[in-house]
Amino acid sequence: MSTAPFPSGPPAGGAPGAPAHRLSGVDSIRRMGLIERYRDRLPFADDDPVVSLNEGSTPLVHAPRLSERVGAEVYLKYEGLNPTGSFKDRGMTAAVSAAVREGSQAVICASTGNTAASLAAYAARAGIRGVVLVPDGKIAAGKLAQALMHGAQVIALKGNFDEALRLVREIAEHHPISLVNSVNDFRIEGQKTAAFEIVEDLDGPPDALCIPVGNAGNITAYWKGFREAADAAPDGFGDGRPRLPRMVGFQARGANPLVRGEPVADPETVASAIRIGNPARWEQAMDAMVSSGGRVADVDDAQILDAYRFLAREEGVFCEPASATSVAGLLAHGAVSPEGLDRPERIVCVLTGHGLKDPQTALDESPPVIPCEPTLKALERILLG
Ligand code: AN7
Repeated sequence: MSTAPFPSGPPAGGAPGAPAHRLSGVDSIRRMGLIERYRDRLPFADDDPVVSLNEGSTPLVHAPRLSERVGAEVYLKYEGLNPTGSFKDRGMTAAVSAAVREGSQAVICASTGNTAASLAAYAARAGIRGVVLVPDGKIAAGKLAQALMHGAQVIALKGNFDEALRLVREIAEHHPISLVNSVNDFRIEGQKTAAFEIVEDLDGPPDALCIPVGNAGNITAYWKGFREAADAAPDGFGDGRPRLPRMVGFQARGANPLVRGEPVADPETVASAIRIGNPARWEQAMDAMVSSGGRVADVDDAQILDAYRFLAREEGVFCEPASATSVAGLLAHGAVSPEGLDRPERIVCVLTGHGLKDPQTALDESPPVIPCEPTLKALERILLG
């Protein structure tokens, strides 16, 4: 690192900008919603109604500095670039489209924040009522702003996510309102498309997929997607690569039921999105990790925040704390089980939500801004020391 105040020339290891090029077929795919893109692999017919905000087709970003630290090629599946800033939009386009197809006039969910934001946007798009139950005071500011702004009814439960989920399951059983948490199979269908995209982008699956696990819907969805992609390529993907990735799930230490093997009554973590003590898709998540030769492990809040800052400062990628759990886990535990067979060469970490979702944690974890009088001298004093 240069000590000159204004270093000139390209940074060490920095690549010169690639020349601009015209739109290709791939670029036009990126303007298409995922039901349209993958309809032949989803439970939607050509003339079914589709509620879409052009979700999916998110970038798989190579992470050179993380790769160097880990000793493998690591890519980030940047799901924060979905319309409402999280992977939930993949599940929500499917769940809300199916609800509309069934004639539903209202959708409901329990949420640690991102599902609420996504439900609110897709309900607004569909012109139906949206109701979200969130743990009081425990969801990040950006997510709350989204849910309110899109016109959902936001109910702050004096209880945690697990209690909220129990309540919305009961309500949906007794009233004509569609439950769109990931217990809804359409959510899994929509979210499995992220695995399809990764297989297309890498011309095959990675050796390992690292993913944060909360309610365990997303790991269930990826595993389904990778298995379907493998089934569609019976002769394999060339290079003798394995046909399925190891599924490696990471939890926050204060909300780690899958690691402990029992529910956590009062889950607590800075990663509020995964503050979940009793995941709905527990068995499926364990099946994905065990049968793929992967593993589950946990990381503490300090490790999560370290990875969160590392990604923002060293890779230029801003994700929310829960998302950084996948990278924190990779750095702390690697991507192989303790019995670990071969070393993975190609790893994908899923970054589930955008950093702007949780501005307060970002501000808390950053140095203060620098005050400056409006003079050249004052500015020079700051910049030149
Ligand atoms: C950024 O919004 O459960 O294991 O209610 O927002 O599929 O639950 C969010 C979960 C990871 C965990 N990363 O995914 C909700 C909610 C982010 C998240 C997860 C969530 P699952």
